[in-house]
Amino acid sequence: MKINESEPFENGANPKKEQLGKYTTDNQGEFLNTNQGLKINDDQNSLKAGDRGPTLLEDFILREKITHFDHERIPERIVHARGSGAHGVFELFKPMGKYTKAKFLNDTSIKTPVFARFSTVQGSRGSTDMPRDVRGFAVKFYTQEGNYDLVGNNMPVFFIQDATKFPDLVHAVKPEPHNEIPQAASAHDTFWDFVSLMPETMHNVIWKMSDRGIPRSVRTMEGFGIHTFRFINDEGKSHFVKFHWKPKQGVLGLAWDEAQRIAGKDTDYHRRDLWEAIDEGHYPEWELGVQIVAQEDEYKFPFDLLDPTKLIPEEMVPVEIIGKMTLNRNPDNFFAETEQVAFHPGHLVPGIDFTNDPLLQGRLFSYTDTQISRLGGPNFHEIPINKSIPEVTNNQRDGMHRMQINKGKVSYNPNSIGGGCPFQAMISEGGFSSFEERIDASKIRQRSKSFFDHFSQPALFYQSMSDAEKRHIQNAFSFELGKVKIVPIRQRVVNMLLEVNEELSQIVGKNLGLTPERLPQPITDGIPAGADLEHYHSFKNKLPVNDAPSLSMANKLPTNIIARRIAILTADGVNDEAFTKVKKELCDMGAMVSVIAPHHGFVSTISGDEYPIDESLLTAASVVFDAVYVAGGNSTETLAGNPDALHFVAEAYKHCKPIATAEDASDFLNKAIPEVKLPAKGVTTNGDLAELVENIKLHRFWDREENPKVPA
Ligand code: HDE
Repeated sequence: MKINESEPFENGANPKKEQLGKYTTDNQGEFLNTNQGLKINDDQNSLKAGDRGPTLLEDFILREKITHFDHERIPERIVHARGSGAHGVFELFKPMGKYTKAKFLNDTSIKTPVFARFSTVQGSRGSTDMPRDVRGFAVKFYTQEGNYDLVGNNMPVFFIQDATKFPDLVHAVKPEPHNEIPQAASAHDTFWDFVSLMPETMHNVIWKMSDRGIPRSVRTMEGFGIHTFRFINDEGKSHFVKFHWKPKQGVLGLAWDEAQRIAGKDTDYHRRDLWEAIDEGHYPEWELGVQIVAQEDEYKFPFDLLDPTKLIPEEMVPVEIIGKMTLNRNPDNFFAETEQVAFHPGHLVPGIDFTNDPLLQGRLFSYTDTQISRLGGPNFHEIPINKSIPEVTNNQRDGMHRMQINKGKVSYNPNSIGGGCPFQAMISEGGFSSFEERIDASKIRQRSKSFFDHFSQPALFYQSMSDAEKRHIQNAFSFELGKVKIVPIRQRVVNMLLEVNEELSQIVGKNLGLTPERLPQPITDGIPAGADLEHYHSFKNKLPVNDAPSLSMANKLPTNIIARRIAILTADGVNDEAFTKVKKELCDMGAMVSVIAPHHGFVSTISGDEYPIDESLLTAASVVFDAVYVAGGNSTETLAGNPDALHFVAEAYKHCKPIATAEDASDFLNKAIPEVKLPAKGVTTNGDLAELVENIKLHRFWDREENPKVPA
């Protein structure tokens, strides 16, 4: 080993930050030079034959500059192209030696550096942050034993069960190939055609149609490893494990209408939110939880642990919190870090291993393969963001963009010339060895019958939702299917929903002008020929829980208002307390407060003081805020005469957000939302900040949707 395994992690050191530091440059105080280090004297003009003559081929400075520019783009990720990342640390709460020998899960004194990337799945690199979509939640742990990647999503189940269907799924959901429409949206024929023929997609689809598909922020998303993995302890004993990330910020979603509007007002909404929260020191945190199942209990569930379209309800196996990730540093360079980071579920450390989940098995091939074309060859592990903390000392050589200079003539094993180096490590020395699983089977192309129950868990999910969440799911299906042009596709999905929940199917059917039809036998499309349908039915409705509160976001609200965005509407003549009290106290609680006025520059208060304005009503939009406060004083009249200010508050009301006014500004609401009888839930007009804060913690007052009075 070239490095002492524990040293770089001691005394609060961050070995990854130090390693990246070696590659980080700063042009401050430096001369401009070429890629060969030659100082440049004139960067404004190319070399020409005379002041009006042609440019000379000889101009190597121009050629170098343009050549590099021509090649600045690399292929975007085939899925998860749009994303944002951040650095942080993982701290362990308790040693997990009983289950795993992974060092970073055993020593609570170690702070493991991490890099996390959050992404949408469907859209291109430049698409909006706001589609209804699954979100990627990928974390690279730079452990002392090498990189461990937990490459998960914000939903605990996946669309398909077998890797061979992944290209089909992605072809179906991506923009349609003939006209490349729609961008970053699943509301189109090909996606729902695929869904309607593949009942196994239903569980993930219902999650996607829920508020999980439109997160308020990446900071307010849960993360899931999805597959069942294995923990392996020092004795070589295996336990099954599912990974969970639980945000300390609460689990929050948006209103669908709001998400669509944000896509226009601030297409970088999630990216900006993460960046600014970290920049302002509101470091987002997630606890890492595990569900552990003893090897002997593998068959005790009414579903197959290897099936990635199933979750283990927390009500059956509780989530044990074992550590915490804090994201505390924005990248220095988006391309170098966030774009070039290469995740892979096969980046493992001793103590963690795979199961035979057929989706996971396929992923193990795909990720390295895709990096080779995306990052230009087999040496992408040498890109600084991808480098492990232990130095790479193996016999792999050469290839595109090789950085490492390997000395000596030995690049093979076994060798005597190099003294046998580099050595294989024994298990006791930290050498990785795969879990020994006995397999005695026929080679078959078939789906296990234990994978055939596609509807019990979506049914459980729907049943476990709050009324508002159910309504959002009904609306989301109705919206997405409403965009589908081919009616038989709509009909097939509505029929499928009947297998999940009668009410859901009837409501969606009604919205689409269709009557759900129960098929003579349950839909079997997607079930391989020869399937035992009796067995398939026998699984139905056998879950020992029929209500799983852990699935509902309504039970996962935050306990504070840290990094929540609050708009204070002001105009000249505003009461000083808007700044001296309201803004100050909300900021002290960690909220991100923006002062908005009809114009940019400064706003003058009643007492004649001046305060800077963050945004004007021309640039700001209520959709990017969690709550709005209308300040009092002489400003109220100006605001009440300003249509943008009135719309701002009416829209916030429509999207069910907390609204508050200063005591003397309550009249403003009579103009902004005249249809609403005050006092209303979530609307405070007594200037009581404590009440506003409690309302912000509640996030939304969804009841308003039932009786939508405000057109906005
Ligand atoms: Fe991925 N997936 N995936 N995936 N995935 C990629 O790898 C793939 C799956 C996930 O921020 C690609 O580097 C196959 C499940 C995330 O860089 C690619 C299958 C889960 C990210 C790939 C799956 C994920 C990716 C594209 C089915 C949740 C973004 C670029 C067998 C557990 C990582 C890349 C980042 C990215 C393949 C299914 C999560 C093509 C073949 C299930 C978060 O290799």
